[in-house]
Amino acid sequence: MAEGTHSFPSDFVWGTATASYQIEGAWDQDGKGLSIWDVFTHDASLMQDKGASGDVACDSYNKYPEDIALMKDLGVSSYRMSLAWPRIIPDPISGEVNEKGVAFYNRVIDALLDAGIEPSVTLYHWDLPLVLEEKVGGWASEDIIPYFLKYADVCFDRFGDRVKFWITFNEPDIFIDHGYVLDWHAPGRADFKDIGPYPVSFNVVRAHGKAYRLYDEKYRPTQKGRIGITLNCDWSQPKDPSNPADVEARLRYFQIKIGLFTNPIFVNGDYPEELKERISSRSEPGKSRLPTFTEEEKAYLKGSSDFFGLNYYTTRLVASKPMEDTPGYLGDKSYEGQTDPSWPRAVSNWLYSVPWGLRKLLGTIKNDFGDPDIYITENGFTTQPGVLHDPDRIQYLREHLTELSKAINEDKCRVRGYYLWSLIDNFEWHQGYKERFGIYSIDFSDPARPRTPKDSVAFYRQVVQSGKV
Ligand code: GBH
Repeated sequence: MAEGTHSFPSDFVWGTATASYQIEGAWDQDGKGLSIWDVFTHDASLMQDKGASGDVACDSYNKYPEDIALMKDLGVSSYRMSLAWPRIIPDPISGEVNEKGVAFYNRVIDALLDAGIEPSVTLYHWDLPLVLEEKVGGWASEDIIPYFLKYADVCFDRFGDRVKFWITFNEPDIFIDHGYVLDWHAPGRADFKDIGPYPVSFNVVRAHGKAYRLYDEKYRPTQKGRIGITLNCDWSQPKDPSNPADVEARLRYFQIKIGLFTNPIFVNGDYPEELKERISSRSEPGKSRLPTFTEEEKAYLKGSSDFFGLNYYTTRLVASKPMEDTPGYLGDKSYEGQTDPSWPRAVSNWLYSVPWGLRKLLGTIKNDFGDPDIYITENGFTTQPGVLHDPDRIQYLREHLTELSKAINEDKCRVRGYYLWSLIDNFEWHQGYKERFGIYSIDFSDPARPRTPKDSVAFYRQVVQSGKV
């Protein structure tokens, strides 16, 4: 296929994405409090890349003007960033605002706007104040909700005159799974291994819904912005579409992965019926492991996102794996996610390139969730540290953007923007610095953290500036 034949709307938002803990560094500077990731990395027992941390990361706390200059040069119109809660409210129990933390984000936001770049701001990209984990019980306790609302209120109040695009949570599906069901991510508890993620997601989705209503009622009339949620979702393809067991397994996969959020928020304020029945029938009588929403909760949850934020990386072939006799979460799932040997692979062992999966997923979001405005809030590919020639990343991006263009132009999916993950190499959670997502390379052994363009920079610049792929 010839280049430059797949087009995007002229008002399409092109951006790049990062997150506070992954890039900022300055972990104990200017009054910042500790986050669960500070202790998770310093302890190192559960880290795959031992000794790696976000203590310095890309040093974007100090080098943000350079990052903004890179984006200006790319020509992107928006930057997806996140705020570090412990920088803004170091001790949420006392509730005091750290003015130096607020001043830092004011500098970043003002510099972005000066460069003609709109900030898209995520409130929670996983760096929970440690105090809330230790004294309140983290997201496993509903007592955390008022603290999140207080934080959201401070952010809307201090930054909302200039920030017009808010994301409450980044990938609650992932931080709950990796941090509470498994011990891969902070807080590394895994105490929901048998019960399943349900009680935790119940707290997070209600925190989201209440933050949405707070913005909607108190701030939107004057600030006139938009607010929503970002979910991570692999496309799930039945392994054998002619086998009804695989088709059902695929639906279970989709509902367990993101239905705990999409159904309350985009459908009817409640969990999917199939899931309610399945989990209650596999729980002790009268005590479903899946909590129940009150009518009041359903009412504030329904419609509580102005757009669908989608992080798409990869696809799985879902096969039924009957495990009905296994108690708890594992038996709820009774599926297996598989891959195809023909799919190109990244450095990350979970990341296979399946561009058609993106188009299928977008079609499903359009049909199942009321044809929402969609923003691809992350999409990207890993290469080895130090690699500057990255044809495999370019191919991944080109093919995914081609499918995205078809989803917009042919399938009429209302995709309004695309944020490439990531602008710069950064701290990839438990994998540390072993896998690199940036289109700019960073040498983490150099205290100056120099940024060097990979070949994909020229590719993305051309896409952004021509609006074609
Ligand atoms: C997103 O997670 C995050 O929002 C972002 O912060 C992150 O940097 C980016 O994508 C890339 O991962 O290696 O088998 O232990 C996407 C979801 C989270 C799914 C990490 C895979 C690791 C699985 N991914 N997870 S494994």
